[in-house]
Amino acid sequence: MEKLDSNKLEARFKEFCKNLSKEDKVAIIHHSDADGICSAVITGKAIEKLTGNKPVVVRPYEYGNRSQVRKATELMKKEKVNKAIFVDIGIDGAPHGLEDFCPFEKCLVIDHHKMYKDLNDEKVVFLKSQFFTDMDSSNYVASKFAFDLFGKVTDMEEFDWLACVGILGDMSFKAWKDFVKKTIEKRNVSMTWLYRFLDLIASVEVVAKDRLPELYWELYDAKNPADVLESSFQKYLKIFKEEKDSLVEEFDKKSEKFPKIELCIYPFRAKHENIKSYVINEISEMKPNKTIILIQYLETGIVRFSARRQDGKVKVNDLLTEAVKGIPRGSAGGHAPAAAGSVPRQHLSKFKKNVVTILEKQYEK
Ligand SMILES: [Mn+2]
Repeated sequence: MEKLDSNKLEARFKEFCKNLSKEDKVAIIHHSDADGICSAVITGKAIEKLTGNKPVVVRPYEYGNRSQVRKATELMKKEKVNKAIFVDIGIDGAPHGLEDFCPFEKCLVIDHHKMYKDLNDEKVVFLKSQFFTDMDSSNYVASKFAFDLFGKVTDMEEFDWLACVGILGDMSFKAWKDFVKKTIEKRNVSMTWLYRFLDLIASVEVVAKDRLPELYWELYDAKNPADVLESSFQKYLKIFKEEKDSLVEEFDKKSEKFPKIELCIYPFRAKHENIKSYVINEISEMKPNKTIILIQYLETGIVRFSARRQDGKVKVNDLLTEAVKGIPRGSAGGHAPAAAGSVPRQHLSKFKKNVVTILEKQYEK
């Protein structure tokens, strides 16, 4: 296919929307974090406006999670889905490809992760936010990107708050200050109000991830956004916050520090596996000028790690990808300010050594 610019991609997007009809059975597959869920609600609402019907399948997907693929595919077949939409998933760089999900007629991808491969073809409309913005694409989060895209074909204004929650979830407030401020003024709410949604989504993702699909429909069907805050999901908040706070608190005591290369490595065990990214987000907000790496030991003999760097001095996606090179079954990926990956336990020390060596070289310059 010819090389596509934002005008041609926008035209392809509009054509995808124009061809939507009430006969279509639409599935939405989304990343399981706040930006993923919010972009999926925005997308579902747009689909309902355009076709008169809600999406028939909405499922979360995390990189490499085969059972989620199986579950999604099973439901998509059962519901006879013919159009699939992937939001906030770097499917071009993921261990599973589009073809692993379902035989669909048409597919739309709305994403802002680093691009590994242009998947545009006859069947696939593949939209990366980097085609549409000059800002760092990690900041043009999927929720805001979907909000803007569907805003070109239908009225999306009432979902501005969901775009804001996605923005906060992916830590991109600085890039969208004006939009977020305008939204809270218009709605006569506060930043705290927005953060309450973020905490609620995070606590379900961490403490009760099997209930994410239910939370999706709670957000989708809410007459009033505030109703969601009073829902039964709020019981997970306390559990989530207690565990997160205690892990954040132990950071200083338990982390290994490398002052010359502005690096801190924090190994930990947690009751809830998915808490890792919330712990590291909080730590890196406090220490924007440090490269923070969290190492999480899992029962399976695998260690997962996350890295953050807020001031842009180190690109942690490149750092991690470089550091897992040559390590059997090592993998890593993500954004410049936020990335993650895993290695088998027996290779952890090699991985750490690689990180230190790479940074030392970089700091010498
Ligand atoms: Mn995202």
